[in-house]
Amino acid sequence: MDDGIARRADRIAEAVRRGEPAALGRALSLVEGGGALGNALSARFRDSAGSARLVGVTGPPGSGKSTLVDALIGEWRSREKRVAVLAVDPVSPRTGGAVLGDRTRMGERSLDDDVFIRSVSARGHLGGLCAAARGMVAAMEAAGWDLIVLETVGAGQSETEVAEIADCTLVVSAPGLGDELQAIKAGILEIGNILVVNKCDRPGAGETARDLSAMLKLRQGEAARVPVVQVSATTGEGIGTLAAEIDTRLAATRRGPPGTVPARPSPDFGGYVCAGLPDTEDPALAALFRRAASDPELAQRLLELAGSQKKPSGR
Ligand SMILES: Nc1nc2c(ncn2[C@@H]2O[C@H](COP(=O)(O)OP(=O)(O)OP(=O)(O)O)[C@@H](O)[C@H]2O)c(=O)[nH]1
Ligand SMILES: [Mg+2]
Repeated sequence: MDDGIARRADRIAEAVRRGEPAALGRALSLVEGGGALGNALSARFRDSAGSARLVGVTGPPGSGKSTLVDALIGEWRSREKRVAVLAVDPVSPRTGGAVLGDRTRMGERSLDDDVFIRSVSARGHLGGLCAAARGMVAAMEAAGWDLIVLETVGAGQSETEVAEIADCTLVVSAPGLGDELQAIKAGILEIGNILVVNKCDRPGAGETARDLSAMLKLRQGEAARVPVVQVSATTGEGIGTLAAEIDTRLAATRRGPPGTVPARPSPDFGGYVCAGLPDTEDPALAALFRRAASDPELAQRLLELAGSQKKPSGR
């Protein structure tokens, strides 16, 4: 690697570790961009991966994920917890303000030093969204954020990636979703550690919750014990209960005494294999790369292949 790049990456990584807010913002842009400096930075943050507790929030568009995250931040802040949010926006490269924006009180939140909010556009990261998001989470961890929320739209692929790295995944639904609810039941459900029925201030929430619970009853083992929690992100109803369920789940997934690295899938494979693979626009390759995130053997093969394809770089 270019000496200049290595030195710059070292300097930025140190500033991030010292907790300089501007340094984290810059590092996140670089990691997201994925250029030489961004990749060098990602490599420096790898050691920090797994130090935070990661809460994934996924579900169909409009189910109220951002409003819910905002309500959870309120709950956590009342308990003096600091929290960082990474919102993955699959549609448009909107700003963090707009993603979490006027509909919520996120604008106010960003004035709080103990809350950090950032959004990332999924566009152009077909195969590499996991690389960008995971790298960005690791940067946040390096900066000392120890509770991180990752919001993604459950639109087919990113939600599975979220579940792979999150310690606790919330699948958010709402009454009146129709086909979307069927999709949740068919697939996304598999990854939820807690099923949240949001908008319980509206008619039909109880029915949606019963529907989901009935389906869970048919399942075996741990899946049968997945809690279904009704909340209203706008009125705050049920948010305390949900926060308690999240705590329970996080406590159950913690391996070893408090303070040790949690039971997140190994960063070597579950996590960072994607970082070693190139971004691709090819859907077939992208699907293969995603599979590699949960298949160490495939990951190893792909990395070897990628390595053997690289031209010797005159360092
Ligand atoms: N009545 C009611 N409306 C809600 C509730 N939570 C969210 N909403 C509304 O639902 C709409 C969508 O909320 P968002 O939080 O933006 O939903 P989202 O899932 O983040 O949407 P995307 O990021 O676009 O996928 C907004 O108009 C919210 O005000 C709730 O608990 N009750
Ligand atoms: Mg949202």
